[in-house]
Amino acid sequence: MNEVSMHLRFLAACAIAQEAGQLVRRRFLERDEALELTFKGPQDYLTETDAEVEKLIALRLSQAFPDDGFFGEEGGGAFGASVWIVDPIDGTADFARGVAYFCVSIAFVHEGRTQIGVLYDPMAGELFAARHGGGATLNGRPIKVSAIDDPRKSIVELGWSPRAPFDDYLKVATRLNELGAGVKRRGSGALGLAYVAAGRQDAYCELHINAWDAAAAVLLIEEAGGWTNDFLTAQCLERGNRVIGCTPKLREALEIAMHV
Ligand code: LIP
Repeated sequence: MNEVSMHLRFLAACAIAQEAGQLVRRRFLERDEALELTFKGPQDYLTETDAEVEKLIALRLSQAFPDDGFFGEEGGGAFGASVWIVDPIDGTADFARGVAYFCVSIAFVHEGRTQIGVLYDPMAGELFAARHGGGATLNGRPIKVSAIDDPRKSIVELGWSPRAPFDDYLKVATRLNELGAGVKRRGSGALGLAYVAAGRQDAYCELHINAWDAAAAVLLIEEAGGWTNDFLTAQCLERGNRVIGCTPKLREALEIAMHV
């Protein structure tokens, strides 16, 4: 794929993420708090907005790039040589419960490599964007991971969902605390990884996360000078994977802590 084609996709992803994010914001602000909560599974929320936003993103991408593949968290799809991987709302639990911590995540994977990663947090008005080999930005300004080299000075977010054994999560959390890390857990793996890229925290780890949650944000960390595990393996697209994204000096300690 030539540079012009790739850059047009990057610009489109940035515009579409912001359009979709504004729809998410409107639905969040107008939501009916009395509305009954619905679930796809244990602690896995489902909202009408997830599907509505994914349909908007799929429409825009098919209009612009009709030959590209599409795979979304809600509607699925097919993985081809060129495929968009989309999470319409990462942080759905918080969105559903009225907590303003979520984002739209759009990744473009070409020949097995993430070439474009874009996240938009509509409540904070923050657009995180990266192209492979082109650096990472926040609202157009370059970002880079922190320089923290000591776990005792670090902030590490450890995500969890019932997709991973709770005992394993506890083992990793215990090890991180024993290292002296400040351990956090929020509700959006995408934003947690993006915050590593922006230097707001020093690592994001999760024993299992889906490709659509993390693919875009993993590229952000790579392009912001951080280290990540080999996340987007062939199996990851279908089954997800563990993820470690961090400032480089913490890599060894985190790989050991995450070994379960
Ligand atoms: C979420 C992830 C998070 C994980 C949650 C959930 P969603 O994605 O970003 O890392 O721990 O279980 O999968 O469901 O909000 O798109």
